[in-house]
Amino acid sequence: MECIFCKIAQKELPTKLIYEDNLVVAFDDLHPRAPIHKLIIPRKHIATLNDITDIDMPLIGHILHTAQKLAKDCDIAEQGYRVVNNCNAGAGQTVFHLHFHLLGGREMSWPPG
Ligand code: DGP
Repeated sequence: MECIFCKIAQKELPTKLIYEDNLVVAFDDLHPRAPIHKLIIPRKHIATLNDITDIDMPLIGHILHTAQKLAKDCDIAEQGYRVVNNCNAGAGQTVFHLHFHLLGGREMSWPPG
């Protein structure tokens, strides 16, 4: 399957992983929108948030727990950070392998555009 994020997770591309375990990997976004902009993805190929099922519930919890850990590691936990999933093209999803953006290091406005 031609999925860029599967290739990153399988280390078929030279993207530096900032975190990895048996379920997820994390790396810096190619086009950062904030001083801290990480992507957290499951190793399992899931196209969008619409495609998760009951068996993926522990995985989703693990992704959010990883976001919390990375926020602490990046020293943005106390200041505040945002975890974002864009689901489908209308919300801005461009890579169809489930991923969560971890953004921080600057003030965030609300609502997002
Ligand atoms: P989204 O718009 O929610 O689908 O976000 C996809 C993000 O993925 C976007 O912010 C740019 C990032 N991205 C796309 N291709 C690559 C890549 O090859 N390497 C890295 N590090 N990030 C990528």
